[in-house]
Amino acid sequence: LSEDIILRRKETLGSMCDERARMLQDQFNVSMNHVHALALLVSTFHHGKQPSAIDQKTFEDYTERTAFERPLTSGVAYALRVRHLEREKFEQQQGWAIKKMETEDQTLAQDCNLENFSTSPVQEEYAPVIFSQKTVSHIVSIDMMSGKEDRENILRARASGKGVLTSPFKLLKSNHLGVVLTFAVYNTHLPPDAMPEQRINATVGYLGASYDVPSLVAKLLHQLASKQTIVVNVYDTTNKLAPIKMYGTDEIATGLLHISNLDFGDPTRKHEMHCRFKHKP
Ligand code: WA2
Repeated sequence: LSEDIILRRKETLGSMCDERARMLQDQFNVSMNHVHALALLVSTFHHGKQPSAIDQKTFEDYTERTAFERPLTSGVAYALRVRHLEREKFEQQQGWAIKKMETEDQTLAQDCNLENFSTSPVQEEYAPVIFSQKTVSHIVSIDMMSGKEDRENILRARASGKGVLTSPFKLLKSNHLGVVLTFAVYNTHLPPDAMPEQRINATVGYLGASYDVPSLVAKLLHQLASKQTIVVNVYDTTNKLAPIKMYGTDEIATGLLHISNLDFGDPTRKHEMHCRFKHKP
């Protein structure tokens, strides 16, 4: 093959890959902004009003009607911060007990409709989901601090005041890897330079969105005509030595490879898009 043609193929692959990476990143960014706005909505109309202007029905209607604003998300939910001392009163008010996130065994049991989530053991504090979009109604009453990835996200979100992302993990009631985006909700208006301790003390809850990455990236890429031409893989490369594949089939290690950077707005997480031509020239 002449050097010319090789060079041209390289450029084509590079621009196709960059275009897809930019689309994915932009759509992610758009939905991240809307999830942020939802956190402020809950702050204003649930915590900022006496009595609250939001209940499960209002939240469900509003989030369903505004779902188009959050491309790539499979659902949003709001978890309330509950201290152990407030637990009994909270459970009485809600009419249900705080549940803990199920283990892998329990997931299997639940898939066979045998067993449900069990009551949470005593903890210092909890983050039970009180409002949810219909698409993720199965997480209502579950303590989000009882899941490793969700817990880490909650702690990082409230100390930083920023939107934070988990590493890819298997979401509840999904067979795919996904990620969760979390914003903390505070009881006062905090300045941008507020200290972590001040933020943690002012935290009243957590607004989160889940992303079922494989199905949502597939949907995005299928809107483009050239899916026959290139193979796309998306990785979480936060740990360079152990990248996690979030989208795509096994990479064929032959031919040209182009890597486009992806920025999902959380500087502690790194992501990449890998593109190859499907066919040799
Ligand atoms: N949402 C949906 N499915 C999940 C999940 C989750 N977390 N965790 C595991 N499977 C309410 O950060 C607060 C959403 C967590 C927010």
